Amino acid sequence: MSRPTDTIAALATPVGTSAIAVVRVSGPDCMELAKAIFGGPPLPPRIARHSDYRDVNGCLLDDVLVTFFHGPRSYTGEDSLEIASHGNPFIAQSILTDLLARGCRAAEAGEFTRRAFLGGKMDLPQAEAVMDLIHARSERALAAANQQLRGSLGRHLGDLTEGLLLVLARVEAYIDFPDEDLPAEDRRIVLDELSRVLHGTSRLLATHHYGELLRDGIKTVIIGEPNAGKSSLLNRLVGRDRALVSAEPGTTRDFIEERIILGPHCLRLIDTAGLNPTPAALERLGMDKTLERAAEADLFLWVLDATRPLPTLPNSVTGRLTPSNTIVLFNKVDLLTPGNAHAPLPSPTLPTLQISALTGDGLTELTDSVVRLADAFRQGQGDEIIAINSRHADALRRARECLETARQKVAENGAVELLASDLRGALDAFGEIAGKIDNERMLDHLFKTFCIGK
Ligand SMILES: Nc1nc2c(ncn2[C@@H]2O[C@H](COP(=O)(O)OP(=O)(O)O)[C@@H](O)[C@H]2O)c(=O)[nH]1
Ligand SMILES: [Mg+2]
Repeated sequence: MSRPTDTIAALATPVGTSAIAVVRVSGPDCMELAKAIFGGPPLPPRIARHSDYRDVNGCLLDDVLVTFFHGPRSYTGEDSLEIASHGNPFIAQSILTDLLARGCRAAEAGEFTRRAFLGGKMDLPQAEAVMDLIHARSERALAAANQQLRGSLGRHLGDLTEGLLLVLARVEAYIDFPDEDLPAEDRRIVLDELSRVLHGTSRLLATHHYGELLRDGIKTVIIGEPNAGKSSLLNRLVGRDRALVSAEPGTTRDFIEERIILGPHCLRLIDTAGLNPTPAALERLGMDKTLERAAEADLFLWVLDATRPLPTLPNSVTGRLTPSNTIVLFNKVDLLTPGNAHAPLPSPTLPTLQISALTGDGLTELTDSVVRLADAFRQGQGDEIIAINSRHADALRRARECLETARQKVAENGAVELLASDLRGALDAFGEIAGKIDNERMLDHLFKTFCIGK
């Protein structure tokens, strides 16, 4: 991976009117550019200087704050400039146009971070974490991105890789003696270490679900019979009248989805058509959609009308409800009179709350319960939050397959050459996650999803 020879420039802040706009420049020409544009003595690194920005024709564009970063002590690892101008899009654009006229190239999406990765400033999971950090929708997502940015995933992978290298070294020592088996002592050590690496791989893989919840939001489906108050609850949680509420049953026929922030979590809240045991034709269509949503839900809010007898839900739904993914909500408690209690719980193990979507009673408790359930999706990782993405999961699954085959071969005392090739397969998969393996296409694909200027 050779060092780029060109200098790139891009607007690093959103286009539009703002207090300031920042143009970012990175590459070998930065020092020369600074001298040509701002004159005077060389800019001291990492100290912002107030200066006039004059274009190639000597025309004053703005007074700016410019900071020079001397590589490798910069984001990209190269010499860089950050030019903060007044936040008028015309000013930022004219600065950018001038930089291009002076020989810079317009940066592609994610190119600064790609250079940071290629320059060894970060591994690939850290580069991905930059993206996660920018797009985090909740406090928990931010926390996970921050830890990944600090190299948590890379450290775990490093540990697993090291274990595998030890195994490989032990195995390869016997490759030149094809007729000999691995001695019993070596086999035991190899098996132990393989089991440890396999266990670590599975533990990382188990964080994929939590990673999806953090990146997409927790799919939370509101279910219940018609008229129980599902749409009223959605409106309450969203904080505005998003869904139609009506005294007439069966008003919600399509599902409505809204992202909301609940405590430290982001929820994809989905209101559905009521589950009626004897639906009319159009209602049936709505119910089918409800069942589809329910099949892929992470969390259920089951709304019951506290003043009515308990309804029955289809088995396909009840079969999915567990104490760790469901909260039963007895709604309309404002209508309950003393001595007129709601019917007993359908399933005594499911956590239950009494609420009123009308008055807002019980909603604080509801938030607390949702946060508790959502936090429990992050399983046994101690203080460290690991939440891998689909790219990591895909590679880890391949690693796990190779490791399982390898373990089988050791157990069966198979040929060492074949064993070594499985071990290398797993090592490659780990290396792919960390970005240690040259793969232009994967990098193109990954950085394409970044924003320009990042
Ligand atoms: N008194 C009272 N009425 C409610 C409450 N929640 C909903 N309703 C009423 O119940 C009816 C059905 O509500 P809606 O949200 O459309 O129910 P959905 O069919 O489950 O979506 C409407 O007339 C609401 O105003 C509540 O907590 N208390
Ligand atoms: Mg409704």
